[in-house]
Amino acid sequence: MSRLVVVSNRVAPITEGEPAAGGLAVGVLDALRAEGGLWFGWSGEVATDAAGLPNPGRRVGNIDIRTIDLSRKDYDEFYRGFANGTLWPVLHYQMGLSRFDWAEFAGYRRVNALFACSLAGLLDPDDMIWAHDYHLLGLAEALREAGVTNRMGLFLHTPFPEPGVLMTVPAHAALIRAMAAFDLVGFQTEPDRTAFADYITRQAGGEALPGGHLHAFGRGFRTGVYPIGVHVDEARAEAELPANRRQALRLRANLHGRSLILSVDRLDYAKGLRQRFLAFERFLADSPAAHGQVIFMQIAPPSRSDIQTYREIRQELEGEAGRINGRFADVDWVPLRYLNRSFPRAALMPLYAEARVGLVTPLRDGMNLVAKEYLAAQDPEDPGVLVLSQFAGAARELDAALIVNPYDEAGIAHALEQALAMSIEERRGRHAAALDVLRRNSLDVWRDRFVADLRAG
Ligand code: GDG
Repeated sequence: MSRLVVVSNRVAPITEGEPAAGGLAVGVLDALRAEGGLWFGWSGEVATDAAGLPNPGRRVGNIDIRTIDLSRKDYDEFYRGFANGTLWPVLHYQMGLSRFDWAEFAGYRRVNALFACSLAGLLDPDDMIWAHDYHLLGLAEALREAGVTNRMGLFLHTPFPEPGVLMTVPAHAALIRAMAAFDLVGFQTEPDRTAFADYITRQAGGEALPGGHLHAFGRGFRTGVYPIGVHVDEARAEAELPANRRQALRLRANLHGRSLILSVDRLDYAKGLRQRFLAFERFLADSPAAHGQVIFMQIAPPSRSDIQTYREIRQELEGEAGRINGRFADVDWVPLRYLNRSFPRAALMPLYAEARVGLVTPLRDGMNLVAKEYLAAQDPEDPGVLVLSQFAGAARELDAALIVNPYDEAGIAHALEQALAMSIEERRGRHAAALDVLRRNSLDVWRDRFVADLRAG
């Protein structure tokens, strides 16, 4: 059988026997562990010399790991510039936060070519290449220019915007042409896939054929929908494991029977944190009976903090949290706990299980694994309620959640009231329905379907 070669911007730090953080890392590692393979990507190091040359290889179990360093210029133009300064905001419909510079786009292409050249020398003829995410939209095109003819697939973890939104990126035509060099392009939801197909047929003169096949730029390739999932039973087992529950028990003791509303997000403007804080403020203003009875805890590990927009949102949130607490806190109660730090993954699951409400309100999100982890970690006998943004990919599957518009403060405030007052029968019913969906679309199913489709050609 052909060897699986995974390419992602960053290779997750993996140690044998330890759980990996995040869905991409967990899903990819499972796939690689199942049959062995190679994981290739950026080391995370910015090198002053010898950037782009593969570092010495490492082997963990049956997985070979190869990384390259980037130069400062690569990092600035590719990572901070086009990938995270231009593409990420537009993919999340935040065009006003996107900036564009042709030099940065050239840097993006240069780094995709650098990945391709370094990887080409490590490939066997029948290796199957699985690239991940918006950093590597140009990888297949660059590999083909380097003479590589292997099968190549891309999975996009983010949303894919409608053509009119994508076209705010001046380099949109070159980007789409590059994506069409893959053999399989996978999306989180059908609307994402349809938006891509719309661009191909309406802007690129291409043709849509049955079964997700597209024809454009003189070649045929396939698209598909692969909603990423979680390991349902493992999340619950981790939530119950005494060794993981130290922080959760401290939290419980400190809640003194108050209800906990919990949010967990990378500190990113696409996650809708400011709007959520304002919605919680609205809830407090509308529900005086909840004063002293409810605590909202926002865990927000810092992310991409060397990018200006990310520094700004951090400042803004600190201001809002202080203002809201100043307005409502009492001598024995502080309504909003804002934790600008990360937790070990194992400690997160028991924290989810403590929360009466999981509040997940991104402005846009490819999927949102926190929503799924929150549900999976609940006690089925006494589960909490998920309040979920209609603009998260997860909302396509989780209609058992309370679905809200993340821009509607009053709507979110109302959903919080509803969630906190929900009967145990209704909570159990909604949770059981959601769990059925999570099991059907688990992380294993995501990975197996993508790999099988890529292999099938
Ligand atoms: C991208 C797409 C898509 C969070 N805080 C901590 C921590 N986490 C873990 C969560 C979860 C993961 O990080 C976050 O995943 P999300 O899906 O919520 O969001 P993104 O990071 O934006 O992921 C997204 C995903 O890719 C997969 O395709 O769903 O739409 O944007 O697993 O548990 N992990 C640790 N400490 C923390 O403090 N260890």
